[in-house]
Amino acid sequence: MKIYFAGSIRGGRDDSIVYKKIIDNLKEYGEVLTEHVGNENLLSLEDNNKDEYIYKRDIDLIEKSDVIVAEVTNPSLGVGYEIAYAEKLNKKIFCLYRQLEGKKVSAMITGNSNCKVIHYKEEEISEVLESIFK
Ligand code: 6K6
Repeated sequence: MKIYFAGSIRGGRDDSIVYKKIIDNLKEYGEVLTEHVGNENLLSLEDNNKDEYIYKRDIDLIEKSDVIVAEVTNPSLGVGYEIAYAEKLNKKIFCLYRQLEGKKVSAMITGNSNCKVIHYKEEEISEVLESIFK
């Protein structure tokens, strides 16, 4: 099973530790194509001249993936784009969301029957992923 994990990068890296935990758990169920999203130092490695390369590579990885798991608590244009792209390819899409003060998920996700939105708490990551994949 090829898993595309999506999480905010330029939208803000406050949740990078949560992304890493999710990715580590996802590895029990398949190959995570986007492990770099959980790298705490990703922004310091960024090179803006590589944007075209990143776009093409990520689109290619979405096309190769069997399932998309997106962490959507921190809004991100890139994650929204990836979800929409995956939807057009009829991929299975799971959106994980932590109820936090002042954060609301876009209606374009919560109102979309092709996205399974799952509310969770950080300590529930392993049970939540088990319920998706088993
Ligand atoms: C490292 C070296 C050069 O650039 C980087 C880091 N940049 C990205 N690397 C990989 N994927 C990226 C990068 N920037 C955005 N993405 C994709 O968009 C990821 O798959 C994320 O799920 C999503 C984040 O979008 P923004 O809008 O929050 O950046």
